[in-house]
Amino acid sequence: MSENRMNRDKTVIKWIDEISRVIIQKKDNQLEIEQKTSANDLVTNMDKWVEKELVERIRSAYPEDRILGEEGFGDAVENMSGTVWFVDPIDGTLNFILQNENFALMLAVYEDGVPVQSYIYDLTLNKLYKAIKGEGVSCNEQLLSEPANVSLSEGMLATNSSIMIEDKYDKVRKIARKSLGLRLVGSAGLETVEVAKGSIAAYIATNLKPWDIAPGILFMEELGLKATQFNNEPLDLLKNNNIVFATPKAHDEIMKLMNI
Ligand code: 2AM
Ligand code: CA
Ligand code: CA
Ligand code: CA
Repeated sequence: MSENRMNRDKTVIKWIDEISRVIIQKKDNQLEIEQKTSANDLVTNMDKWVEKELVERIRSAYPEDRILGEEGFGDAVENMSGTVWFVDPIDGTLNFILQNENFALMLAVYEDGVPVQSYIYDLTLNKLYKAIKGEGVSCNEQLLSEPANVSLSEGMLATNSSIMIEDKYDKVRKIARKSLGLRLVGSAGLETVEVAKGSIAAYIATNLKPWDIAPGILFMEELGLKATQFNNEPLDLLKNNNIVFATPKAHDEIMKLMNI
């Protein structure tokens, strides 16, 4: 790793450690909940505080860089030139509010459109998943091995709930029937981690935002896994995407079922 990236890695890990302690400490008695676009699209004061804190720290340490964050404290990023950070302060906000588990803090760093460092931190299990370009994926600094290239019929499928609720994704139900079982965690980041660990063969989700998918792309790349849109095009970090993260075999089968 270049010295630049190594220092940035140490810095990010320190930030994640300090900020996540505050989230856990303050969560129980200081949570304020607001609706965004609908009753199940929520944001808390903690989501906002975490993003604000990260944005301030990035701006002060790396003033040239630009930041795209879910809660709007970052910049209006319209292209991927230079260094761009993606921040999802709490991924799985509904789980955070209702379950007290299954949520993550996520960060990803891109250099001229190339993913170089990604972090998905599972706060309640205290597991930091990290991908570094050219150096693989680790969990609490222990390297993960490439998952077996299983087909859909040998593994499980994860999806987001809109696919199951909305009528227009018949094809996804067909794909689900081929798999050994279906799982819905409710955190795109933690579902990405499941694919990276090989515990599910594929994650299919609609209408994910840039910060939901930005860390996952490097996780997939470093582990010989696939990350594309439903139509097999590369993911576009400047818009919403319908995404497939999967083993090469499961991805191939999904593309065939999706695009007939
Ligand atoms: P969030 O919790 O950071 O908003 C839930 O299936 C997953 O989809 C979560 O990772 C959630 O991220 C993401 N998601 C993206 N857009 C969403 C929306 N409008 N409402 C709820 N979840 C959304
Ligand atoms: Ca949200
Ligand atoms: Ca998210
Ligand atoms: Ca979020």
